[in-house]
Amino acid sequence: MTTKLSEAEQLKVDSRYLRGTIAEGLDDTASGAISDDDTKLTKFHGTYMQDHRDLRDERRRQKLEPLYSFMVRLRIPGGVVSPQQWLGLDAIADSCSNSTLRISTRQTFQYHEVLKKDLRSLMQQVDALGLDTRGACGDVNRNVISNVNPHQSAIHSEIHQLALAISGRLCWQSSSYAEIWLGEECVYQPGKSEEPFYGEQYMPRKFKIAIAVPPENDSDVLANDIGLIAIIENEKLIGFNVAVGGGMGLTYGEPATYPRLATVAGFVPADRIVDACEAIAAIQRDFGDRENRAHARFKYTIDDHGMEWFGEKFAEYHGEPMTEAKPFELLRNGDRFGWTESENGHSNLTLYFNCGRIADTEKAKERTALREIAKVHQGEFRMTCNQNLVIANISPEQRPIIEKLVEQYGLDDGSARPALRLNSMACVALPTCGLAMAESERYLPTFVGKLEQIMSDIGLPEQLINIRITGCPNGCARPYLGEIALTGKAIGRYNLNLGADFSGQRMNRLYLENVDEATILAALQPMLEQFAEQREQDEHFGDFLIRAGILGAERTPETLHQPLKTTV
Ligand code: SRM
Ligand code: SF4
Repeated sequence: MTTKLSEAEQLKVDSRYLRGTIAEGLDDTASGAISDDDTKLTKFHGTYMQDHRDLRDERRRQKLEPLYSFMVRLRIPGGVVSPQQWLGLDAIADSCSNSTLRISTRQTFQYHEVLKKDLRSLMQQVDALGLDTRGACGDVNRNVISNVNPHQSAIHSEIHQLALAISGRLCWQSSSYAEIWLGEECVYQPGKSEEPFYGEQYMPRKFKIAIAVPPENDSDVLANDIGLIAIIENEKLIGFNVAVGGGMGLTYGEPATYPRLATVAGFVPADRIVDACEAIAAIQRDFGDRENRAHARFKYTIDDHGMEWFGEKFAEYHGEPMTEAKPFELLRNGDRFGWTESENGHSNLTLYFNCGRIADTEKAKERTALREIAKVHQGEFRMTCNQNLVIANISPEQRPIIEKLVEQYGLDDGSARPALRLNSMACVALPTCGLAMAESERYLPTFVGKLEQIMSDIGLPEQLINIRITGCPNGCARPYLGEIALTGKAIGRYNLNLGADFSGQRMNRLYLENVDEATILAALQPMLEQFAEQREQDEHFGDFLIRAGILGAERTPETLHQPLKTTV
């Protein structure tokens, strides 16, 4: 008996390895849009069709089609680019996009507002830089992220090579990419497989891998389908504890959907970790739910079958079981700002950017500054998983030159980035994200500014608090790992989530549901005052909320959708 495939699965099968009619749609100049099916397929190629939501009503009034444009996301495993690549990527922001570079929460760049007519040119320029957008979105393995770890240069370089190797192993292969974007001849032959790993159905859903190097957890390693925690002994990388089944997304009011932290399954030596990732991805490829996309992430496969089942399947797919996990300690999931020294005598400068949006504005010429730095820099640039940037591997001779440029353009200006802002993150949301229910990136400076005032009034202006905002419950800024987190409900209204730890190992709890800014601040003010009076040395706000009994235990499937309070 043959079972009927779901619409999403059938689309993949019928797409002839992701070709669909994308090329024809791009050639059609009558509309700025492409078809719905091609929109789904272009995701695998790293691009989404969007429309400018601020302009929707006006365009409707004028009887015009929505202002369609495309978001393009790059695949940059480990987030490392050379100065030459930086200059090329910067130029694309003007020639094809909205003149901004946006660092994402997965350590790569996004371009926004790219018109259909410019898409091929953009992809070709990216290709000329030795980069691509393959699998940056879609039902495949996404950008492999890793700790930026600038101070341990040798370990970082090894970890970066592994991020590249894992990404390369799980990158989709079809020639459709070269044909559609780079003008190569069509080589499709019915019946001939172009995807040795994925086959014609690819993954049931997106799949994500992250690497952390303890004590840093800047990659929020447990929020991923596979989280690799590096184990270093005698300054050598010996392997990884492997955690499985992490993910952040949920749908409001649907108790069957939930964020989940990955569970540590065991240890795999470094020389077998790429194979292990492939084996785990293959388990999800073969057992993930292909009927219900809301239940198709690996976290549900793991919960449906259990960890014991996973261990057995892993041994079968990998050829040997994992050994017992090794002890590790994760201390923080934010970035470490300012200058750090590497073991090789070179320096690194980690800079804060508001939600990763790098732009030239009246207040700051960030893009110009980084362009000038890229012209003289001989090391590399590393995007962090918290939307910030490291100018890495600066030689002692180069350091004064870079320092001068940083100062000239005010890039490291402390007053522009008070303490609270440093550990804040917001997803893109409006105006480009089609799923946004509320503002996020555009709202973060206002919200954090108000909290900064409270922190200053209570005498804690230097306190770091992990703050996350998203425009909907999908979790793109990993909000369930925020000590304070807002998830959008409607314009101007958010769920307030509180009490994650400072290291990405405990999720927060839903405290208030569907409330406005005034209510949120009214709820936070007394808690922050109490924190100022009663906190223990080095205690973080999230931990304090739990110790002081202000919050109950961590969110569980039972408590997940119920707010702790209904009024302030
Ligand atoms: Fe995300 C969908 C932006 C990281 C969970 N995400 C989207 C889309 C593409 C909206 C859409 O489907 O139409 C957003 C595009 C907005 C725009 O205009 O640019 C979007 N996600 C982002 C980025 C750019 C947020 C940011 O501000 O940096 C991040 C890009 C990462 C990258 O470079 O690959 C981004 N998204 C994440 C993360 C965080 C992470 O991976 O560490 C998550 C939570 C982790 C996870 O996957 O579980 C995340 N995004 C989602 C989901 C919910 C998935 C789920 O399992 O329920 C969606 C919606 C979906 O897939 O249906 C989504
Ligand atoms: Fe869009 Fe929601 Fe992701 Fe924010 S969290 S970018 S609003 S999908």
